[in-house]
Amino acid sequence: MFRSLLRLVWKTTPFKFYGPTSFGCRLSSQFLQMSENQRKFTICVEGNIGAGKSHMLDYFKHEPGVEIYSEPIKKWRNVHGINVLDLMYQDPRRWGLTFQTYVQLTMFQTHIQKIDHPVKLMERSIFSAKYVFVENLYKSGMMQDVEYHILTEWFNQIVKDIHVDLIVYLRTSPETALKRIQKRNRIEEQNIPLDYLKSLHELHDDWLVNGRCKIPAEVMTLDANKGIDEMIEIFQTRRNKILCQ
Ligand code: TTP
Ligand code: MG
Repeated sequence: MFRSLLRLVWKTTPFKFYGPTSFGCRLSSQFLQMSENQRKFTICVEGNIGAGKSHMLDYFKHEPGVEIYSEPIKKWRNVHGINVLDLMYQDPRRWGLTFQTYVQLTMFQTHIQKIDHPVKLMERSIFSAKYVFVENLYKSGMMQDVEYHILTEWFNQIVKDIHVDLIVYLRTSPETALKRIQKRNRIEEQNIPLDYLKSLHELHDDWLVNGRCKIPAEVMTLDANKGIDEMIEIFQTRRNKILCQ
């Protein structure tokens, strides 16, 4: 009776064709493939200019299964030879729309980029470009109504298919952000005043803390005023949650 039951189980099990040595391997690689096909995670790192987003991406760059997407700042500095990031800082009223249109496009390209690994970890998102930077240009009178509305219509059209699983908000004081910006000394950012960073800080908070604009995913807020060693400890402790594992 017991033997015939065993025979029945052996006959009906879907793994009966796998030899005993290859069974585990084939099974686990099948599961890996299945889970890779089924579920990918996108994590966006947000925070003021100089908050430490690039450092955080750097920390996770050797994690297996994680693809890092740093901000396409190189592209913004070289649009057929023209540094449109610099133009925007020189004359935001004239070049704000041009620059933000390009940021929106390049962010969109990163969002829709297919990945081979389970996790996409990206610096910023199309959302902060819109809810923080575009909003700031508009409310400070640097962007005309019609410019803002056209950019918003584009944004609403293209974000429909974008999915984000987690936002990590590296929250710093504007003063900390300014110190770091001055230290790294990016040429275009040399004249950024504290008030500009205060305004960006408020817009980040309005969006990610107060929920004034649509938040596309769960938010993990980290106090990023700390030094690099302490930040690394925090990344270590929160590793699994940050990588959606
Ligand atoms: P950030 O996107 O804040 O990147 P970062 O490298 O300065 O941040 P971190 O130090 O945390 O790594 O800004 C990059 C530059 O682009 C900065 O000068 C601000 C500018 N910018 C805009 O003006 N508009 C935008 O929509 C975005 C995304 C950036
Ligand atoms: Mg950066």
